[in-house]
Amino acid sequence: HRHQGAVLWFTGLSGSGKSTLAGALEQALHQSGVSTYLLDGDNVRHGLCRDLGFSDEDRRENIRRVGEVARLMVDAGLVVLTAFISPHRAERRMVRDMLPEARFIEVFVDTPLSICEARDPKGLYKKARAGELRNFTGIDAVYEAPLAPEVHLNGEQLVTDLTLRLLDLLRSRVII
Ligand code: GGZ
Repeated sequence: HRHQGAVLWFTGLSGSGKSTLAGALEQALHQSGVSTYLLDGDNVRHGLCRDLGFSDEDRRENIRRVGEVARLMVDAGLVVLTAFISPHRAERRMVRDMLPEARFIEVFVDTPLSICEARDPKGLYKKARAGELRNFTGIDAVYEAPLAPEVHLNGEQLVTDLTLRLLDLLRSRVII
């Protein structure tokens, strides 16, 4: 299957559904024979970025490294899916500027904080509210919502519907 390298850069709060959606999209792409790679906290913060925490500087360095790796993978022709909170506009801009314009697609998974907090799959919001976890995005650390993302998704919609919408977008941009 012929396809062009590109990055789908998912951004949103913890619990917004970034990883779930990126995972569902990756499965759908595989079924069409598209070569992909999913970068997220699970495979990056335990290895490449294991020395980094959640201060502003460390988040920036986390995003910078992920951006560089994504750039190499795009060079290799992969469709790269990244699922990081990436809370600051400046660092998302930095990554965007690393790639050719048509190869960077910012996907805002827009789920209200109240919903993310109610989901709280790892109990981290509860800890943050209790003051046991500092610098938690949305509680005592900032999330700067994208102003002009290529895609703005309502994170409360069904993953299957959101996945179809992203597949349509990739087709219309002739990436797949
Ligand atoms: C935000 C934190 C924090 C703090 C640990 N703030 O729901 P999760 O658990 O699986 O996703 C969150 C993940 C965020 O890592 P990222 O690499 O995506 O962040 S960033 O882009 O800002 O560098 C959460 C967990 O790590 N986590 N402490 N203080 N999320």
